[in-house]
Amino acid sequence: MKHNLIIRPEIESALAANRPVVVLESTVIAHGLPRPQNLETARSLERIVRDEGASPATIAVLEGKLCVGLDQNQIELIGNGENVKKISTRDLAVAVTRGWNGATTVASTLWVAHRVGIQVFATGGIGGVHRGSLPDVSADLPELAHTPMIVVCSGAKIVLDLPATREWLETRAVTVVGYGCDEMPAFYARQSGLPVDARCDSPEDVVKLFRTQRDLGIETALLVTVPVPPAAEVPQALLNKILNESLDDAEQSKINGRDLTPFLLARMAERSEGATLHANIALLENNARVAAKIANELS
Ligand code: PSU
Ligand code: MN
Repeated sequence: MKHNLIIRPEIESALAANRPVVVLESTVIAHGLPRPQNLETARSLERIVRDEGASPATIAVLEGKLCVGLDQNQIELIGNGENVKKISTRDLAVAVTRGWNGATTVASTLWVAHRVGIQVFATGGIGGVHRGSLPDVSADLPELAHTPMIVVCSGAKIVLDLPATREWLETRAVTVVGYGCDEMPAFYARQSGLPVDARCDSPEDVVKLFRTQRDLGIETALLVTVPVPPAAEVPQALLNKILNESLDDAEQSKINGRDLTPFLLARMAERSEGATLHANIALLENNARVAAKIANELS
């Protein structure tokens, strides 16, 4: 993997010295948020991690190299560049071989981050089991099931089948923590009615659990779920309405595969006049802050 990998010197020295590092994915920048909020958010997430005293390592594929930690120009390329692909784990070898530029999903970010020794990851919402009859299960789930990292998120994206996603995590032994909450958040909403396996109210408590997992030799992720800040939450009635409309839009336009998640997120943002976008940015920023505090505690 070495000759296909470029680690930013700041990240390399932080890892060598056991200083805190938080990894960030890039699909949310390239495909999850509209312009110009995508770049603004990419920058603010890095700033938040830094303000907490940790180093942000955004991962992307640039000209076929797996890049861990991006500079400002590289972040801009991911946010504004043409033909930036969505790279899941299955696409990594193709992207490297063909010399592509691409943004990494939760799955491929986990894959790269774990192999360079990063332990803490912040994102918005993980992928999961999609609604509908065709089994469409995000590669994020199996990657979580065999990567021993702390992943901070606001649950699975609301466009998914949340009960089925919760069951999948249980089957594959991914421990779900509620960070300051007793049920799994539902991305734009603070509650889903689905259980967590444990509640943690501090970074110390999360790190204790993570260390115990390592001691026991349990090799799955610790999924730390954090509800969207109350002021940015999207009301349930509005959420149900725009979600159903957006799912209908996707079916009528025959959207599937890797295009489905970005399509649904964009449709919901339009139909809610920006309310879901506001929530998405607020939860991403909050999760980056929580992840940095956890990384500090771990180092
Ligand atoms: N969370 C967000 N916005 C996003 C995603 C997550 O707030 O754009 C991305 C992540 O990169 C995640 C991906 O890995 O969507 C899942 O896509 P799929 O369902 O095609 O696996
Ligand atoms: Mn899929």
